[in-house]
Amino acid sequence: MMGKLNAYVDRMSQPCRAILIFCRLNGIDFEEIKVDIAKSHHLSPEFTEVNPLQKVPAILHGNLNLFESHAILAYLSSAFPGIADHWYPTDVIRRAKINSILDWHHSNLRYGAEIYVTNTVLGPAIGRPRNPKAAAEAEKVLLSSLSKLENIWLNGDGRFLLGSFQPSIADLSLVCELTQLEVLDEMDRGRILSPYKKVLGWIEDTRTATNPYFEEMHNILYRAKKKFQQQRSRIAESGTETTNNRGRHSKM
Ligand SMILES: N[C@@H](CCC(=O)N[C@@H](CS)C(=O)NCC(=O)O)C(=O)O
Repeated sequence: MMGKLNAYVDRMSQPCRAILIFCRLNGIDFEEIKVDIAKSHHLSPEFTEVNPLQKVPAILHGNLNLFESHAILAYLSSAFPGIADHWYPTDVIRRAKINSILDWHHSNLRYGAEIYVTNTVLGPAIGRPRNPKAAAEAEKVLLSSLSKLENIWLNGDGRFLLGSFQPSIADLSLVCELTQLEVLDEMDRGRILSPYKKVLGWIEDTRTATNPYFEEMHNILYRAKKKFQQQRSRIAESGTETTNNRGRHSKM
């Protein structure tokens, strides 16, 4: 018995939402501790004790402090009783395949999506200048990653990655990353995602399989999406762009 589980999270962060959805879906008892990145709470001495890398998510479970969302998802899958096997299969080959996708994700899909969103919408929204060059480079990585998802990992019989019939922690992690694209201009989001029909279907299937928690944890993002849409409309009407300097830049 490891004792109490604390999850240090900011719901605007995609890997944090994956952890929260996983815990809620699997009936894991935990306390959610908000670490507001926009207010630099991740740089506080208290949080640095939990994660010296100063990034969310992180967990504290008894004496164990753990960071990196994939390691956390794998740990939760194994440390808590009664978690359905499909999330992180005990079969060594299936588990290895899931780890392979998770490793790929960091430097491909997440890298492209996160840098693209930061340099188009999220950065400017919190007072950082747009960086079209970084956005263009990230877009290439993102499109190439979407193509690999479509043609390699969503190529099997089932509706989930690796042809599975039920989702794993890899489905959850990758779909939470792609849902961050919701904050983009609708046309831009459509331009990026619409060629990838299997990816679109898989996002929907993962959302359905993890509801109602998927929606609950993404509500904050949908509110941000609405706010950015209104800002874009105001800019289009007035012809001028104003930036919001209230928060510091944060990578989400
Ligand atoms: N590889 C890490 C990524 C963690 C990460 O980049 N977290 C972001 C939020 S999505 C963060 O804490 N950013 C704060 C900063 O970099 O200032 C994971 O999967 O947990």
